[in-house]
Amino acid sequence: MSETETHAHLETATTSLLPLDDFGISVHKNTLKRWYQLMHLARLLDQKAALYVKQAKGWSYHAACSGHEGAQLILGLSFRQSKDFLFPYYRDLMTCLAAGLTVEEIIRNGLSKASDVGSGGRHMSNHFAKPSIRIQNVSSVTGNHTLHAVGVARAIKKYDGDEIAFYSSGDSAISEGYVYEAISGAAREKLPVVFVIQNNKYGISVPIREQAANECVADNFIGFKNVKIVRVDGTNVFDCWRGMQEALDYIQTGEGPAIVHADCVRLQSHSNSDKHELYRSVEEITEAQLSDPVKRFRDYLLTQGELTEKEILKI
Ligand SMILES: Cc1ncc(C[n+]2csc(CCOP(=O)(O)OP(=O)(O)O)c2C)c(N)n1
Ligand SMILES: [Mg+2]
Repeated sequence: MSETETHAHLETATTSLLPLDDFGISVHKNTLKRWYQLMHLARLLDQKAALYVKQAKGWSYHAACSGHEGAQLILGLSFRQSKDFLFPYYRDLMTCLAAGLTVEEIIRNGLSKASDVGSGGRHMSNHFAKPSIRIQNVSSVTGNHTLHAVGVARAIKKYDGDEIAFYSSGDSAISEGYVYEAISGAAREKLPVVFVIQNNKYGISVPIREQAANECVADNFIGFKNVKIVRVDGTNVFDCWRGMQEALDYIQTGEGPAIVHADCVRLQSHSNSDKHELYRSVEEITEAQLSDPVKRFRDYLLTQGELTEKEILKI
């Protein structure tokens, strides 16, 4: 890809983007660079996947991670390869890239190749897994893997381990009955599991206000004892990092599970099967773009002098 093509997504005037607050969190320049590299790479892969769909070459199912990268980057990096257990969902491309899937492995999954490390090409594409490092295969039944994550967390506790089970899903998945059963059980048994909820305010075309009792769906669990609830801006890597540290600190006490509720924006349609322009106004989509996590982070790096335009272009 040419430099112009690879940076096509960065063209929007950065002046209108919402500024990124770093909350005074100091992160080494090399780490910031690594974070940006991963986010940029995930965005390129997301765009590439959409292209494969258009060309009818592969990616039979594609749910874009664009708009979720803050939450997903930090979730992926918090997972310790071959130690913890990660239960991602179909929108978690960025999570899985940061957690240890390579670009080639992601593409082999998208193209349903026999060499796909998750399922040998038999699973629906965009359902990433790498059992060799404990990124688990999950089904498309939304929220169902809360049960699997809690089951693993139960085993971790039984065998006195210090591993952590990470669950990830969207907001509407949380409406499922088994999610409540799982979180209730984890709370009662004080299990080492972090539930990451990426709230993009939609379940396909259904807005969250028509779906859940609370738009901040984690608030549905306020009465559950032993559960730590942390709310973060899922489009701000710094806030996600802060929130995840808080959740992990709590898990370490052994007092119970944590929920990290990340407010995200969905920059694309739900998947390749719908057109969000049919149920979202132009104004709403335009407003969401101002929170673009990748562009906001890039803008931050430039304005803070952490990276120069030249260094960014090199990436
Ligand atoms: C149990 C179940 N019901 C319905 C579906 C169909 N479905 C697939 S994705 C989806 C929306 C999920 O929305 P959310 O949990 O908010 O995640 P998002 O895609 O917005 O990230 C639905 C209803 C499903 N896969 N499983
Ligand atoms: Mg959603």
